[in-house]
Amino acid sequence: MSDVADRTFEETIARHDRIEPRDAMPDDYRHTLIRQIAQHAHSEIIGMQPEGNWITRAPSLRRKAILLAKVQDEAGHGLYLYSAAETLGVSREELTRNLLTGAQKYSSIFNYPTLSYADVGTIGWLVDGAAICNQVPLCRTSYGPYGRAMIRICKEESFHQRQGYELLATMMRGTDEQRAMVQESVDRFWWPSLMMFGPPDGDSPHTAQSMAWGIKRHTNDELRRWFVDMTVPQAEALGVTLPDPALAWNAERASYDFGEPDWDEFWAVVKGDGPCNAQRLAHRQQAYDDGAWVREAALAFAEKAGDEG
Ligand code: FAQ
Repeated sequence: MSDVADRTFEETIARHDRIEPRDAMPDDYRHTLIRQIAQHAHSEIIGMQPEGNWITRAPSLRRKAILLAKVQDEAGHGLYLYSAAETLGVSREELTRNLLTGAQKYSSIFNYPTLSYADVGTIGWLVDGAAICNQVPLCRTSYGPYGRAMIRICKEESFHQRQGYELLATMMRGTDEQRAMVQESVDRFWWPSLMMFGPPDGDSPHTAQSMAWGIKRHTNDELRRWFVDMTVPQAEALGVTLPDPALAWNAERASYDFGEPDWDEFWAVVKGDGPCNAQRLAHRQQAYDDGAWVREAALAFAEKAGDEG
């Protein structure tokens, strides 16, 4: 980059203005964005699987319609995000290959199984709740196409979170067995939800630079704390117990104290050793292989349309 382009980039970042696809940008900024947006897109696409697992077994037509709509929204989010990544000069084909070979990651949370229908509610409440805390500030990220994609995504995530909470609230008004199902599900998903925000700030190699570039607007620990503060009163309203004996209101900080997630488990899941990593990727590979004829037909059609034009 020339000195002038470099200065223009730095000034745009300092003004909290947007960098757009045709603007000059440092290679490392571009690579960091591709890494984060690709991981985010892959998370949406892989994230369809845990809940998709329950579509055929939804307990009523209403629950089925809600779940179908939610899982379809996740596919849409993946597509907006892949499009945003493509504006940085990577192809969709390359991104898909990077997911399937494990060269790029997706969120650790989607490597946990969904064992009961209560998990559909818990994912909406906790996982989408965590996604909202993380993603609302990303509407102000410094890269234009990413920030604009996040605005619509956040509106839809908010519906996802509400449907999860409503499902759990309905079960909590039901039988003892239903209440026990909700509690068991929350016990399994609480700690993995806290891990979604990434490692503690002291162990996060990318946070400082991503904050300096305005890609991230808050650190992992800040967002995790906001999530806990937002969620504890909701747990009380639901009547579920969060499985953390260290959870306590800290009047001095006007915020909750809470325990430490098991970071060894987090890194094991990130590195591929979670309960469902192999299953999630095998399923995605199968879907990719099954879709080959659609890609070939679309290409042949586009070539034919080109010849005729
Ligand atoms: N899982 O230095 P940092 C959703 C990796 S929401 C796996 O802190 P960074 C909605 C990280 O990539 C979920 N890997 O990294 C939905 C890096 O590895 P690398 C998706 C993780 O980027 C709901 C290394 O650890 N949301 O999908 C995780 O500054 C329900 C060091 O970490 C987003 O992606 C993790 N949890 O901060 C869908 C939000 N955490 O690349 C379906 C956008 C960290 O050097 C159903 N992303 N790592 O090999 C972000 O905000 C950031 O990328 C963080 C990580 C905060 C995730």
